[in-house]
Order: sequence, then C-alpha cells, then structure tokens
Amino acid sequence: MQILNDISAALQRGKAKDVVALVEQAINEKIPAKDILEQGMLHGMNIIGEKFKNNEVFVPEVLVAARAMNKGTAVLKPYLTAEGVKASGRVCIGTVKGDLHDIGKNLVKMMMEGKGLEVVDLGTDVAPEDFVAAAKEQNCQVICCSALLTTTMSVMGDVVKEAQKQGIRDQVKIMVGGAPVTEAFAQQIGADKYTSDAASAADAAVEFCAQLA
Ligand code: B1M
Repeated sequence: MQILNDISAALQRGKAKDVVALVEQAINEKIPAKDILEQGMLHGMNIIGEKFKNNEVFVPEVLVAARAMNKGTAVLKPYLTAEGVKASGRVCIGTVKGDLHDIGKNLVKMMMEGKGLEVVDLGTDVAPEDFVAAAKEQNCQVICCSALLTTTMSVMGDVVKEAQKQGIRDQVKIMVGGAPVTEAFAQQIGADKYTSDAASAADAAVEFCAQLA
C-alpha cells in the first residue's frame, strides 16, 4: 500500500512530522494500526538497521529515525492497544545496563498498559539491582528486561541471579525479550518467559499477574 511505503520512507529519512501526518492519514483511511506499525514504521526501521550494519548510514541518521518512530508510535498508541476487559497487575520494565535502545521496550510498555497493567518504566541502562529494587519497593509481579545488543543480553542473567540473591525469585516472574534474545537463551539464564514481540509480551504478563494475584 502506497501510504505504508510513504511512512517507511519518511521514517528512514527521520522526518518525524511527516511520519506523524502520514500515520494520522493512514488511521483516517482505516488502515489497521498493526499494519501501520509493522508494514510502515518497523519496515522502515529494519531498512535503517540493515544500512547501519553495512555502514551506509551512521548513528545520527539512526537516531533521527528512532525519534520519528517514537513520535509515530505515540500517535498509534490508542489504536494499537486492546480494548475490552482490563487486567490488573504491576510490572516493571527496562532496557538492561549498557544498552540504550528503547523503542522495543516502549512498545512492550504501551501494549501492557493497553491491557490495563500498571507499568513502572525504569528507562534504559538499568542495573540488575535497580530492577530488583523496583520490584521489591513497588510490589511488581513481573520484571521485564529488554536487550538489543549481544554484548548486553547477559545482564538479563544477572537480573535473575540478583532476584535470587535478594530472596524474591519465587515472588516475581522474569520476562526477557529483544532482537538477539531467544527461547534457548531465556531457559539458559533461568528466566520465566521469552516473547518475540510486544503483543505476546503483554499477553504473557497479564497471565503471570493473574496467577500471582
Ligand atoms: Co543500535 N544496534 N546501536 N542504535 N540499533 C542495533 C540493535 C544493531 C542490530 C544494528 C546493526 O548492526 N544492524 C546493532 C547490534 C548488533 C549486535 O549486538 N549484534 C546495534 C549497534 C551495534 C549499536 C551501537 C553499538 C552502535 C555504535 O555506537 N557503534 C550503539 C549501542 C548504544 C548502546 O545501547 N549502548 C547503538 C546505538 C543506536 C542508536 C542510539 C543510534 C539507536 C537507538 C535509539 C533508541 O532506541 N532510542 C539504534 C537503533 C535505532 C538500532 C536499530 C536500527 C533499530 C532497533 C529498534 O528500535 N528496532 C537496530 C537494528 C535493527 O534492529 N534492525 C540496532 C525496532 C524495535 C521495535 O525492535 O527493539 O527488537 P526491538 O523490539 C521488538 C522485539 O525485540 C520485542 O518487541 C518489539 C516488537 O514488538 N521486544 C521485547 C523488545 N524488548 C522486549 C522485551 C520483552 C519482550 C519482547 O519482554 C520483556
């Protein structure tokens, strides 16, 4: 669809205002929010990722594309999140220490809030102790860790160990995700759940919160 191609192209150029206007237009044209996200914005971000890998674009271009992505996602938020019966529960989420990527984490947060969960957003570059302190102090049933770098995903294992060390491992579920993370890795570090996308992460968190209620 042409407008989805236009959204992808505007995102790749980092044109946040154009992305916002095109996303609004696509919503008015009744294009499903999921298609706008996946075939428009994420399509553009994947192309930027490939070009970044091949040294065809550099950090500044990727940063403006990321900003455009965040602005476009904010417009989509009410259309992406599910309606109907609201779940209850509290979750803390963050991108692990050493890692500044937050687009996926923000999407996961958005989908969880859309399901009615309270989400404590710890931001990026979050140390294992800070995940565990937040879970203890704010009575979170679930800790959600996001990592985008192969060099930072091991921090997720440290979060599991820290929860054990501080005696809360049997009171919280630990969920992990992000592009380099796999089911096998999640099992290896002793996490409770790996999900590959934001919507499945929200479903899994709702289930955990219901079990622990
Ligand atoms: Co970075 N970067 N980056 N980057 N960047 C990647 C990840 C990379 C794959 C690019 C590449 O080489 N092709 C590569 C990692 C290579 C590797 O480790 N194997 C890379 C690199 C190398 C780097 C730097 C080291 C570059 C440098 O400085 N030399 C540097 C590291 C900085 C740091 O973190 N310390 C860096 C910096 C940056 C920017 C700051 C410029 C920017 C981030 C801006 C921001 O986030 N605000 C950036 C970006 C944008 C990317 C790419 C292009 C896009 C990432 C993204 O947002 N994707 C990325 C290439 C790519 O992925 N194609 C790349 C969209 C997002 C929706 O996907 O986060 O995977 P994702 O989330 C998905 C799922 O994974 C899942 O849900 C989402 C979809 O529904 N999910 C979860 C995510 N978290 C979850 C948690 C869950 C469950 C599911 O449960 C708790």
